[in-house]
Amino acid sequence: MTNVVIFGAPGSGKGTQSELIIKKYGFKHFSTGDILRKQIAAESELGKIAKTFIDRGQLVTDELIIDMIAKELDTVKDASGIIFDGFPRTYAQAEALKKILNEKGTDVTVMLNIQVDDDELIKRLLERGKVSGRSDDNLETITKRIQTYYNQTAPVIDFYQNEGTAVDIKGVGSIDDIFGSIAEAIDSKTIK
Ligand code: B4P
Repeated sequence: MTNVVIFGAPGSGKGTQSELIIKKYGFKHFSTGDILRKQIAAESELGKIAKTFIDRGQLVTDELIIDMIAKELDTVKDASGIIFDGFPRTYAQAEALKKILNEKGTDVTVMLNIQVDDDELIKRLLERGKVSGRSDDNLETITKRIQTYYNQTAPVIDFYQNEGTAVDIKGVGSIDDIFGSIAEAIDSKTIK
């Protein structure tokens, strides 16, 4: 099974590129952001807690996220691959994902580290905010989300560099060109 971690700062294009990966490879998509937004819309207990963090530009606690992902993974039957989009976002989440996958006899195949500078991230998220209706796509929250990324999420890069699975992807340019680099990275780790 191919397990792809799609990684990057908020607005780096993880969701956008995940859709193209699904189209080409048919992998199953786990987006922690999407799952949380569904929980918020459903006004579940998890959704209510998650909203307080998301609206402040903070990460939802590791415990809630790891539990949520473990449950989602238990529902997967015969998938040829999985895309983890927006997860792991902390070092502890990366360790937990490794443990869960190892217990299933598998591991992360490739981590795609999408790199985009802060000015471009802010520009994209403000633009998305005009149509997304997302409560976290405003300048104040975007700025906090980017800070949270550097403080808590960037260390995840070290984790995958040590594992030997991290591949840097230039995330600025046309969506198709970026996808070209992503497909090359996935193929280089899967086609022997
Ligand atoms: P997410 O939903 O994961 O969202 P994101 O990081 O904001 O966006 P993404 O990188 O997917 O960008 P997109 O493709 O849309 O997280 C939301 C919140 O949920 C987090 O802040 C956190 O609070 C919580 N959360 C989620 N996972 C968590 C976890 N594991 N632990 C704890 N908390 C968690 O692209 C953005 C925009 O750019 C789009 O409008 C797109 O059209 C545009 N774009 C994309 N590629 C482009 C390109 N090449 N050129 C120009 N524009 C481009």
